This record gives sequence, structure tokens and C-alpha cells, in this order.
Amino acid sequence: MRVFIAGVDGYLGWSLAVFLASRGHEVAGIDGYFRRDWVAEIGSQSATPIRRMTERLQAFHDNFGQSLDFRRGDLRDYNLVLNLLRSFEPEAIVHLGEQPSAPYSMMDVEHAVSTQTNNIVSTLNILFAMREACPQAHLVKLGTMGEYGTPNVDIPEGFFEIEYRGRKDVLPFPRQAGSWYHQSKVHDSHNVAMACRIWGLRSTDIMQGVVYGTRVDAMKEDERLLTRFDFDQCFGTAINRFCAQAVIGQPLTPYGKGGQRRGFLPLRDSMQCLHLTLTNPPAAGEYRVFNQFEETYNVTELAEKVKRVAEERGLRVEIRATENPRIEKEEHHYNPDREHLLRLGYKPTRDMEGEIGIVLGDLVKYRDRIVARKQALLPDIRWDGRRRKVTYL
Ligand code: USQ
Repeated sequence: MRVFIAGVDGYLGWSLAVFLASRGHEVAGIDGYFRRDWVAEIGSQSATPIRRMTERLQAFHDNFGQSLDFRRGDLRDYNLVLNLLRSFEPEAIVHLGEQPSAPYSMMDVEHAVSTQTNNIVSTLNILFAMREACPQAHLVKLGTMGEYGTPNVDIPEGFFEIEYRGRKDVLPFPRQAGSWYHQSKVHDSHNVAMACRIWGLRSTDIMQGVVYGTRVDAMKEDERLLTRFDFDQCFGTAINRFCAQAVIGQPLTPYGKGGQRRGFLPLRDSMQCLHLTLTNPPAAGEYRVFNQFEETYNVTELAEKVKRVAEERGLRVEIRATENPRIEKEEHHYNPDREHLLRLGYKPTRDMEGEIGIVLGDLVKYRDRIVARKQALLPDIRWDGRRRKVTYL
């Protein structure tokens, strides 16, 4: 299959390029290196020593005997996107090229606006370019489970049947995002659904949970193929941050009461699911929504798991809740469906502790890189607009 990856230099984008090449697919991609800049902007770096793109491309060729057709560029440039899709003629486009951090988007008006313009304009450009260049292609759009928020009822996959004043319809399930970033994905979802409805494009909108992990098997032992691993307050996500904290002997930090429940999945499951989605495209005009996660956990359970695995490996680990810099429910109902991918054959890894062990093993090697940026671990970006480090409770 010919797959075009928008955001191919990122945590998921690079992993997906490697994963698809190892299965014989042909890959092209674009990236503006914005993620590298954003992480530097907030004073951090990837724990894994990721290589410059020229070296990544060489490693890609050495390992898979094919070139990755890469262009540096900005998805907000419509003509660039159009020309790339015209020349590569993809069968599928995986759109991972967005600003993915909730805290980054909550910093101030500039960051909220840049997050929403970047994400929404990029997606619109891809939709228009697809209509012109490759209307039969399948758009796999990375959304987020956070689009739904945490309603006090179960969460279906995108749509639900509703009866109102004696009439019935199947309608989009309400979205109640909790950050300007998550909200940008809600806007994207509406735009993608409309493009399918009016232009007959086909798309899968992936409501993905929180991803963790350092590697997929296709990266083998070639360090040049490693993907990035962020641990800072913006781009590091819960389990990855807990693992980084464990490795340098800092307390693991559930925020507030620590009962926040989310869907989580290892990086290898994310790749497995994206591959299943690509190889089972929807019909022309169809807009479908997949909830993509392995299992739901609350953040305190996760901190306890990381502590257990780290202590088996001889690390001393303490869990200390901090003030919650976010405005979110800390104890709540959370029961999302995830049937579509299981029906397509998704086999959840179901070995979170094994996976956490792999992450810790990888991170120990790069401990110094985490120590060098440890001031980026404890958050100071607050949802109410203040900028002040949280204190331990
Ligand atoms: N949390 C802690 N302690 C920490 C870090 C996070 O308690 O040290 C809590 C947060 O308050 C939140 C939960 O863990 O309740 C998840 O936070 P996160 O930073 O791991 O993930 P989130 O901000 O929701 O965003 C991440 C990705 C985003 C993706 C989303 C999927 O950055 O791109 O869309 O996960 S989901 O959470 O399902 O919406």
C-alpha cells in the first residue's frame, strides 16, 4: 500500500513509518519539525537521542531496502500539500501532523490560537487536496478520546441512536473537550465528517487514548530508528512521565485525587490498530469513528504499576500526588466502547507491566538526558491561566 504520513517526524509518525516499511508498504511523509521546536521551547528534549532526519532516512534505507519519500514543509501551505498528494498518489493518508499537547495549548492566547489554527487549517488543506488529487484515498485522521470528555454515561464509538419528541435518528455523540487542544480535534472531526458527507471522501477518525512506550519491534536494536520519548509537562503523557520520574528518582505525580480515568494503549498496539484500519478501509462517502485504546485505568493505579515494576528492577520509587494544574473531574464514570477494532482483529497486548519494564530498561540508558531537563517535569502551566509550579500534596 502507498501511505502518506503527515507528521512523519513525530512520536507516532516515525514509529508508523518504520512499522509500515517493515511490512512492505511504501511510505512518503511530510514534517516541519515543529514538535522538535515546541519541546525545545518549553525547555525539554526527547529522552531517546533521536537523530536528524537525514540520518533517520539513511537508517530507514539500510533496514528496509526502500527510501522514505520525505519533504520538509508546513501543512498550512495548501499548494505544497496538493503537489505532494498529486505526485505520490497515496492510497491512504495518515494525518498525525498536529500540535498534540493539552497543556501547551492552555498556556496563553498565542498558544491556544496557534494550536487551533495549525490543527484546523492543516486538516482542511488535506481535505481539499484530497478532493483535487486523490478523492479515492482513505484519510486516517488522528482524533482523541478526549473529544468526548468524561460524561456521566457510557461513550459509544462516535455515534448513538437518539429518540427525541417521538422521532429517532443516529447522531454524533456529544463532544465536551477539556482543553483548547482537545477542542481543535472536535472541530477537525466535524470538518472531516462534512467532507465525507458532501464530497464522498472516505475517512476513519481515530479516537485514540493515551499512548505509552519507547519502541515497536521493527526498530530492532538500531538506535537510529528509535522514536522520540517526551517526559516534560506538555508533551510527556502520564505513563511515560511516571517512567521517566522513576528512572531519575523523582516522585511519581498523580494530579489531585488521582481518580482520573482514561483509555491507554502501548505504542505497539497503536501501530497494530492503525495498520488494521489502513488495510480495512471504509466505503466511499463513509465517515467512521474508532475508539482506540487497550484498557481504561486511573492515574493512581498507573503510578502504582510503574512503582511495582520499577522496584522489581531495583529502583526506589515514591508516589506523591501534586496539586492538579488542570481543571478536570478527578473522580468520575468512564466506560467507552471499543468494539470496531476488536471486530477487525485487534489483539490487545494486555501486558502493561511487561511494556513498562521495556520502557524502564530503555530509559535507564538515557537517564542523563532526563536528569539534564528534570526541571521540565513538574508542571507550572495551569488551566486557569496562571503560571506557577504545582506543590506536592
Ligand atoms: N496526569 C497526572 N499526572 C501526570 C500527568 C498526567 O495525573 O504527571 C493526568 C492528567 O491530569 C489527565 C491524565 O493524566 O487526567 C492524562 O493526561 P496526559 O497528559 O497523559 O494526556 P492528555 O493531556 O489527555 O493528552 C494525551 C496526548 C494527546 C491525546 C490524549 C488522549 O498528549 O495528544 O489526544 O492523551 S486522551 O487523554 O484519551 O484524550
